[in-house]
Amino acid sequence: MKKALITGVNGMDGSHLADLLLEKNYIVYGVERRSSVKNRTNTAHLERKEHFHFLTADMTDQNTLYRALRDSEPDEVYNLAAQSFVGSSWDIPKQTSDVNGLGVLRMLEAIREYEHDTQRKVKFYQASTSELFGRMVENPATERTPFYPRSPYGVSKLYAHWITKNYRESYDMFNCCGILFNHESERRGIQFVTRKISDGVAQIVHGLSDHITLGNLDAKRDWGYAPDYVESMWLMLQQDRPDDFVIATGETHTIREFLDAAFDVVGISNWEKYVKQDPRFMRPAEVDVLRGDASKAKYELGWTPKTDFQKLVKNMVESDLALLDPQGWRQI
Ligand code: NAP
Ligand code: G4F
Repeated sequence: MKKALITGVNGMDGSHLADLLLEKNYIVYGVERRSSVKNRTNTAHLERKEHFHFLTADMTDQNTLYRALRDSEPDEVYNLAAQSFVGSSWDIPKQTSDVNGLGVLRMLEAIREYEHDTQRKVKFYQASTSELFGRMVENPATERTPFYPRSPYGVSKLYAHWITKNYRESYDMFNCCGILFNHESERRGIQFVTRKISDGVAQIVHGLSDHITLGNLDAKRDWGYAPDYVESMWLMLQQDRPDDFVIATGETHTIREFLDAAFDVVGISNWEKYVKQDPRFMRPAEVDVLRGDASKAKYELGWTPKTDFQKLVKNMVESDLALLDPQGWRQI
């Protein structure tokens, strides 16, 4: 059986990737960091699986990453751990850079040391992002589009992207960067705009709130479905040679269009009366539009997105309606 190590396993992508690799008959080791109260909302269902194991490590502590490698002896490492919320990266820029940027360097160094000590080879996946394109200089963006990050988060991921490529070229490591555009699911963190909206709609339907407070409604994102996207991560590591790939749907939608679709699921057309705007949720520098061209992934990996925008929104809203009403929202 193949063995995989996933950092950030309790996050949205980490938990979907763990599900996928277990289905593919891997033994999966999921890295979580120490916390006083464990956050296993997305991974509680994995706790009793025979081939799944939690390990404790931290991207800010290289020895713990080396130990995680020794304890799991992985064929594949998926580095998904990050301070992933763009908005917070202005509040905690150093921590964001340490975890997202230097954390990747620590992991690469730990892998080099592990490969040297054990004479084993490890394939490495780095979670790069469409935030690298930031103020897009070409639309849609491809693997050849120049980067222009617009946040401390984007800049931290730029370092991670280039150090991963550099170690591939310097040390002949099997390192891949997936430049993934926004992807969402029922397991998305509650701060991100899509989940904030799906949860907000559910709260309004259940009478728990009468509005959602948001920032810039005109930004556009290329939104896909996370379970589709984690498959591309796995595909990248199954190729004969390491490379970087854009993963996207090729469609872009405004936040307003997401609101249209989300309120439509519950039969509300005049959502404007349920939405307030507050400068607190505006960013010092905004990424106005993102749209990607995943042709290379289509031809070289055979990857295409399976879930369209309307279905993604419907899945999220229905999940939140059910979460807030275990008896079933359809009865209301
Ligand atoms: P997420 O839900 O925020 O998950 C990130 C995970 O990283 C969390 O489990 C978090 O643990 C963990 N983490 C944070 N700091 C850590 C540290 N110092 N040591 C160990 N673990 C740490 O993010 P996601 O949406 O699944 O995204 C996965 C990766 O893809 C991230 O690197 C993100 O930047 C990147 N990405 C995401 C998207 C997207 O649209 N979702 C697009 C492109 C790239 P805690 O629970 O303890 O905080
Ligand atoms: O949902 P968001 O916070 O995601 P953002 O900033 O696009 O970042 C996500 O996708 C990246 C890939 O492109 C990942 F790398 C990153 O880790 C993360 O997963 O915000 C989306 C848009 C922004 O333009 C923001 O200004 O929604 C706008 N927005 C408007 N009101 C809001 C809100 N965003 C949030 N989070 N909360 C609001 O109230």
